[in-house]
Amino acid sequence: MRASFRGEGTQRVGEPREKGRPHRGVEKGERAESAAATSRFAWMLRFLTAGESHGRALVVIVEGLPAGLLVTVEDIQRGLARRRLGYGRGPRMRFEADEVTLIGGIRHGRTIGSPVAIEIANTEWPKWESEMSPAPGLPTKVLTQPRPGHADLSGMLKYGLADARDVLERASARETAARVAAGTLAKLLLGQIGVDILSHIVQLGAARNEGSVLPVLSDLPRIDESAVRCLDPGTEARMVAEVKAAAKEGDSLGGVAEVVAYGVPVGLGSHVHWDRRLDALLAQALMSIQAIKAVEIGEGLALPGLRGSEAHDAIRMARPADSDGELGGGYTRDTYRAGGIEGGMSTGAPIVARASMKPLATLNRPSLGTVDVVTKESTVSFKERTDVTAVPAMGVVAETMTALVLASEALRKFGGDSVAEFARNRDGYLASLGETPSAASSLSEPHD
Ligand code: EPS
Repeated sequence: MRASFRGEGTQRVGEPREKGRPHRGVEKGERAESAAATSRFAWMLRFLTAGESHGRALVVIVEGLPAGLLVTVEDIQRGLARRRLGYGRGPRMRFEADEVTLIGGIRHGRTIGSPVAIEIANTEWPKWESEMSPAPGLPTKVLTQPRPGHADLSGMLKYGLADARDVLERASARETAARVAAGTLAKLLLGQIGVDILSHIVQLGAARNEGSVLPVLSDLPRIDESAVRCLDPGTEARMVAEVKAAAKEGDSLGGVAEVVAYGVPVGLGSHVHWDRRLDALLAQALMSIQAIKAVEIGEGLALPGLRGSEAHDAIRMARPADSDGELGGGYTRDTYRAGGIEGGMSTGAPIVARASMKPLATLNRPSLGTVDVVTKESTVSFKERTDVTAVPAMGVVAETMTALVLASEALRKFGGDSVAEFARNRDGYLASLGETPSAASSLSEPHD
């Protein structure tokens, strides 16, 4: 029989049915739907946020968490408090309380397998209630001078909106509070299989930490105590000076956060499809953070300038004295140029990614040229309260997005409807690779 591609599996009206073949009329819509279902990559841990920066609250729904994960309001509040840190934040961070309410999915302090819903109330809602009311009505002030570099103009044109506030309220990085709440759950889950994630700031404005030593988990309290979440005191002082100078001029600053994930076992992600590659998933997740313009995995920016003979991490057998933060099936590396990912899969080495944030588009002293969308006259943008920099907070958000990707991929690899099943499957996988039981148990937090 001749091979047929176009229209294969369908049957023309009036054509005789092939003998022995079950009759199955395939409707156009059904075909399209099944094609989409097979080609669409699905996150195993899904989350969706809603809410505007000055609305009543932010909400997040997290779907796919196994039952039995211990979670308290305080866990989420601690995550949110870390995101409010950082020298250079605006006045809002001093009074914003991030009041958390657990709406669903958690009972008596543990997940029950159903979607987890979290609400984070906005402290200033009473002040904004009339401007942001969902009831029919009109705003008192319409913003018509879009900020260059922000979502304002493209969003107004795309959605047919006359007021930039309709765009900026959702484009605002306030939304990252909801992500951090979701990421706290992902981190707690990863903790059950010995994965720990930290971040630190390696550049703020022109001040750059040239050191190449990766911080370890025990450095995290010191990083969080630093005004700019930077481990090196000399660089920290230069970063603070940069923020002071920019603040004085009503200007803003960008920078770079580095995220490190320890204890990730070999084999998360896959080489078999473009949308299953772990580095691609991380790049998308980090790039989705407001104002991020570049993502680097490992030494991705330096590698093009090296020869192949110098650019890769040589493989050797692990020795008992090697770090137990690596889970590479008995193999290890002495360098980390690949950032712990080869062929779209984790290698068992620490995962290292960097996110570069542009200077915030909102300036305390607006000076960039724009056009008033009503008068079409040249002007400068409207004035909106803002931060000098949000880079230190962005590091915490980058940890969050990394945690959500790794938790989703760990759930894909190990599955499990309960945390105990998830952790057991991970331990079984490591045992099958010949990982020493001590590495598995010393990294695992106690779990039910
Ligand atoms: C933001 C502007 C500032 C930031 C805000 C993000 O808010 P406001 O305009 O209310 O002063 O503080 O960040 C947060 C509220 C937050 O929680 O991170 C912006 O325009 O993106």
